Amino acid sequence: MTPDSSTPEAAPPSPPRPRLSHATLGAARPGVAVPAYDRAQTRVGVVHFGPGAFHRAHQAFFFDRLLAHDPRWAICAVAPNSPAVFEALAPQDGLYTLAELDAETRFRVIGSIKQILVAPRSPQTVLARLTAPDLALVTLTVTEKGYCLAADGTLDLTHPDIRHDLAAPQAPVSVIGWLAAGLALRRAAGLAPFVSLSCDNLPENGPRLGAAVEAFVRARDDVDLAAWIVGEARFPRTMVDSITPATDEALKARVADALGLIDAWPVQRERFVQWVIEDRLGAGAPDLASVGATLTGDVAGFEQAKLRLLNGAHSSLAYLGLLAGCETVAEAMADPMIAAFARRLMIDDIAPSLAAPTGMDLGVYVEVILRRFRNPQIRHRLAQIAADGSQKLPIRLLGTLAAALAAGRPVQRLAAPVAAWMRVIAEAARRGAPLADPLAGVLAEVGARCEGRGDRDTAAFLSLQAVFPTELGAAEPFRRAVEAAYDDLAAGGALRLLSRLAHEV
Ligand code: CS2
Repeated sequence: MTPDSSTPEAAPPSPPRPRLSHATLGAARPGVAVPAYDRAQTRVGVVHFGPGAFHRAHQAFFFDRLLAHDPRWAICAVAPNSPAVFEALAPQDGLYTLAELDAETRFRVIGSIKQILVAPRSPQTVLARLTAPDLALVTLTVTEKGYCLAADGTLDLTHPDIRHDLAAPQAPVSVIGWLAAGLALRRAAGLAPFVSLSCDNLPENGPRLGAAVEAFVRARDDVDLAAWIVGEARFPRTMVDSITPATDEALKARVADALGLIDAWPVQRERFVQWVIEDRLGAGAPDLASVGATLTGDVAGFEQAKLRLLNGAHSSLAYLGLLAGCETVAEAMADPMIAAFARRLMIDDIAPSLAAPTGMDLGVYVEVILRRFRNPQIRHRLAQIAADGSQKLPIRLLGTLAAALAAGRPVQRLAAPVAAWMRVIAEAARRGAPLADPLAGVLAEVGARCEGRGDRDTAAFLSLQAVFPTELGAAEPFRRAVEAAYDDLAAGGALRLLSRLAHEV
């Protein structure tokens, strides 16, 4: 019997795809960029703490480009706690795919991660890496909470990880402890210190990191090491920027199709990528300018503009957008009321608190950011940005609020995302949903006591000194603005609040 030509025969099951690795890389489909250098010839010159998606989409990409003409700069990636990245990438010899999302998506296999360590499993190997004579640079992406800082930006000596490391400095658990241990061993061995480069969204990230390491060493009464660190070690500032949505199953499927190989943990980001580094890496440092990084004396200006405008608007979209029932940044930006609010917040309320670095036009910068937020190729979930709000709000919005109050400017719009953060917590508490935040316990308690009344509920949040500096928490215009925004949100949701604010001057 001949098969009925109108019913297609079931396609034979395709053989399982092989896994991406050194051995299979040659089988990657054409059109996918692969390392343009011999990985076997590369040497580790960088240790990186925190090989999450952002590092792999950002710094590892710059080093991948650099390795094409300088083999000294492969990365040893150290996961401070979780073995997840090791488990995904060790079977792939450290290889993974980066998808650059734009009108046309580009795929690129990154080869710069030569070794992956899980710190608690291999502490001696981590220390050996930190004390290798060839090691020039230690980079970090450990998120805001990874620095163990108190609300005033100095090292929190009462933080459990810091207490642990002060008692057991040879087996640290915090990155501050690791840097201190590595620097101590280098000094003892007569080696120059490595350069420590914080690549997190933290204002004054370099000086804060340097001060935290110094404070740690002083708390151990090691006066000589502290003096050596102050005199010799460098902690340059950086500004990092590229929107990096978390990896999802859809990305894994796209990558498998493009590559013809299975990649257990690809990463994705927008095509736009920026790395501004304070120009004091010193002699013998990698030539990152040759692969697109900007080296400048004025990182602080770039950093503040980026944290306050991009990240401040991002967090505002996250809390207001979630309350309006949106799931992604692009969805929130498709709502004309939310989009108009974000633009006005940036132009009328945030930009006046900034001194633009030479060559930056803040008006143009705002429009470019808004265009990036609208990028329909990117599904950046608001919940991802909303996480760790207790750490992000002070950095992204509260500094701008304090500056606006000091200058006598209105704070109604700036207070709106703060009130929205409180509402998101209150609603999570009502549903019994978990909060992703290092202060989750305290926040859930405050959230559970919320009654939907602006006066009582906001006062409880504003008294959290780990989030709100005392002076700001007590400032009447700020308190009133948060309370009014909260009442609007409780009574009529985000759209009621935003329509009221649309009529404010
Ligand atoms: C975002 C940032 O998740 C977040 O909180 O605001 O990760 C943002 O996408 C990057 O800083 C962009 O460079």
